[in-house]
Amino acid sequence: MQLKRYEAQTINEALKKIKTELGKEAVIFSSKTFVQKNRPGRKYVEVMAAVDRDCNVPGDTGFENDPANNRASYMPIFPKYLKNLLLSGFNRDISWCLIGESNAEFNREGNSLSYENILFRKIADHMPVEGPIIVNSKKKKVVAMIGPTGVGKTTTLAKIAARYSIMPGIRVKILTMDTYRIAAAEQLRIYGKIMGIPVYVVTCQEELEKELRTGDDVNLTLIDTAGRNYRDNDQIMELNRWLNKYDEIESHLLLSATTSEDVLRSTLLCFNNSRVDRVIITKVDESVTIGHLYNIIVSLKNSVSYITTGQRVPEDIRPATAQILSGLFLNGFSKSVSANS
Ligand SMILES: Nc1nc2c(ncn2[C@@H]2O[C@H](COP(=O)(O)OP(=O)(O)OP(=O)(O)O)[C@@H](O)[C@H]2O)c(=O)[nH]1
Ligand SMILES: [Mg+2]
Repeated sequence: MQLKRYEAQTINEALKKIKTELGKEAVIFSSKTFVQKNRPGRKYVEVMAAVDRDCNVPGDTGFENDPANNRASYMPIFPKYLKNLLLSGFNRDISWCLIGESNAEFNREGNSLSYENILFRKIADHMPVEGPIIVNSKKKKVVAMIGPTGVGKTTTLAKIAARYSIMPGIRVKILTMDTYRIAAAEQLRIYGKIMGIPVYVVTCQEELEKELRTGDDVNLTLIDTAGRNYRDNDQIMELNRWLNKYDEIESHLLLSATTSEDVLRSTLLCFNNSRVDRVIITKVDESVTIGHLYNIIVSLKNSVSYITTGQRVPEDIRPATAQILSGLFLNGFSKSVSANS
């Protein structure tokens, strides 16, 4: 599916351009009239048109070319859904691909599924999810929470610690490397005391090494780190150094759903200089629309492990599944996750 924006003085002029470039099969998706900024009184029209050609999403190879290759497959049979996707923050290319693929399947002979059901599955199909941290009693698992400031690293770590600490045969310990803020270690000590989990502050590489190599019977070590400013290269490099030194550490990058798509992309670019193994999406309860996250997630190399849905420890966290995420993207937080709480 190829979607293009055209500008012209009149709608007829725009249609002529579209016909020449995209051909007679082009579908008009929307048209709007604007007043020219530098020439008050003069108007121009903007027309969005699409044609069923290539369905590649930038940065993503997961979307198929439209298999049905007939007119019904690209006609926006259900403009309501297309509009909803766009209003939820899904970008135009991705929205059109999802609608194109859903239309094709909906029109396929013998289909008995509702359109919504098909769209739900299409959204889920493209999502890399891996689910919760796997801990077993035989091997030591070490997980670090990394990410920008204030995204919920410490709170999420406490939620995960609480969940695993009550599992039979699993022993948990917490290390904090956040020595920038005095209150940070104290915040974790309080959680640790309530949950009966030991908390250690590590101030240097030697102390980290000692804690990782000690012969205790802990199965899950959770490491809290200080928030990194994604624009501060030194901070990112420092994180990089110790993450690369310890292969056994599985790093989970936390991204807040309340962050704009541009900032999320920059954050990912910077943190990908470090080793990122999984992604946790936080604060979905605070975000009005989350389609912008989908645009990011479908192009990720890393899969999503958890989503967090509020401030309560340990309640407000869910292991990520394609179904939960798809429901979230399609129906928003209040109708999906919170309804199933
Ligand atoms: N609404 C909502 N708030 C959250 C969620 N997770 C964390 N918070 C809140 O976000 C704020 C920051 O959380 P922290 O866990 O301290 O974040 P952090 O990433 O450790 O912050 P720094 O260590 O300063 O970088 C706190 O007020 C948390 O209660 C969530 O899923 N939803
Ligand atoms: Mg913190």
